[in-house]
Amino acid sequence: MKRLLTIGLCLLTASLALAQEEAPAPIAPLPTKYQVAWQQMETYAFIHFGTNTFLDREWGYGDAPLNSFNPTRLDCEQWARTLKAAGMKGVIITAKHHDGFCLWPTQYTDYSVRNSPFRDGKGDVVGELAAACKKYGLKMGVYLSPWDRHQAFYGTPLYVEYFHAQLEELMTQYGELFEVWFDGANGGDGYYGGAREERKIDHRKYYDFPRAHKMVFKHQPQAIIFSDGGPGCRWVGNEKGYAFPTNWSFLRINDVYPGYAQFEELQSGHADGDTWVAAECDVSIRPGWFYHESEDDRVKTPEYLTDLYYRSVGHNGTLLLNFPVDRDGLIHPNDSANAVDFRKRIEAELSNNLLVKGATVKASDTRDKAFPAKVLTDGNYDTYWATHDGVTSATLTFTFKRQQRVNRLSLQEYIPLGQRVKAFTAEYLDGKQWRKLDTGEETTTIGYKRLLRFPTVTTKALRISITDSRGPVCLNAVGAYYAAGAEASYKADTRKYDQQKLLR
Ligand code: FUL
Repeated sequence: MKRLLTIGLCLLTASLALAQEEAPAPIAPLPTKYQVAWQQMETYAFIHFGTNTFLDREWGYGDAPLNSFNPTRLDCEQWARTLKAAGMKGVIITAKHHDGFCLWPTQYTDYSVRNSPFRDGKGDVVGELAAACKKYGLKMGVYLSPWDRHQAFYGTPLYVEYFHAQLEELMTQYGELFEVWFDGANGGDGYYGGAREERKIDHRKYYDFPRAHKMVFKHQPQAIIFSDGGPGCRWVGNEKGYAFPTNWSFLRINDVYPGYAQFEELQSGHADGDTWVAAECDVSIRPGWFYHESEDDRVKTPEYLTDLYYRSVGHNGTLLLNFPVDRDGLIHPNDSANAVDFRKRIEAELSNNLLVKGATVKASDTRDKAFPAKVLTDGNYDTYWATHDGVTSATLTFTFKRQQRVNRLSLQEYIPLGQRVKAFTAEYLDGKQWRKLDTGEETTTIGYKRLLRFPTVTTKALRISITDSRGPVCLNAVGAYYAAGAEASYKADTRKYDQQKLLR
């Protein structure tokens, strides 16, 4: 009996070892589990709010009188409800913008809500938002501008201590945060306690970011740190809300620093990067980041926002969509209407995956039974199709039970094992002929998610061919959709976005 048990145990251990051997080895650089969870959020909101809102400014000089900040109907629950309805998974607030005014009652400066008319000096906008996020199930993040145009001691070592101390308040007083945002705009002219002059700092060294990062990780290990060069996620190199179709989630980390001006590189990442720093595509729903009444009729349309979704989330990035809260302290109805409509469109276009029930799949190569192509449509993030070691090109053929109209495709790599695919093709069966889908953009990287739009085809089968990869292919999801009525907007969008013209 004992012998049998030993043999049984040995067999079990051997098969477990085998199963482990069978999984493809990860290929560095790899994301942390927090970076994967962050990318899965896909869309989240920015709130720009402060003295600029009341003075019709974009960059406050740092001299705004304290009594200028006076939202009389501020309601963070209205923000949370609106953002939730717009499908946002979290919200990042400008706790302090470049003007230095603090939306929370920090103990380190008088220049805050504490000395404003708002709630008779007893208010705390960051705290109210944290409570609303908790109530409505949104994640929360903070923007703390390193550049401070108000403080007299900006530019001295004392300011660096001040910046770190404020950061510590934010990291410890408002519960769990999903992201911390360090703006790249740094140093220049300002009020600086009345000096009204230009001040320059060393972008790379002045703020002692390594120390700031350590502190963030100590209090908020899950928080993703944004800056031009990460370390958690990177600026996408434009403020228009899109990444390039070719988009690697890697950077040569030592090359990029706050204020890095190689915008094209940031839009595509570094194919040979050594660190996982995925792209975040920030954009405002209006022309400005802060509220201006003159822009009430210039809110981005649902069509425009939908297009941006395909070019941000669909280009292996996240979409950070800004809502300029108005002078009442509310999200303006024009903004909420368009944002909610945008979400409905995305859902209508991408909710019915035609491959789930209506098609069978065949793979040209499958690693073994644990990684079959059929899991590509099982809705489980952690099951994936994989090819054998050494197989870096492979084909997936989806055959429909009956002809289908299709004009959208969605592909996902299993990024916990790295980003691998360098090139692929997407085709449909036209009679007996395979023809390329007219995607209007290069089919290179996939990453966390790649969405493709093309004029409607009516077809019996689709074929995805991975033609080059950094290692065995690991895909965890494929979707095919028919977005009714979206054809016209697709064509218009293609004209609007000539990639070369839109670098900046
Ligand atoms: C920029 C800032 O200068 C803008 O005011 C805004 O906050 C944007 C998100 O980042 O660098």
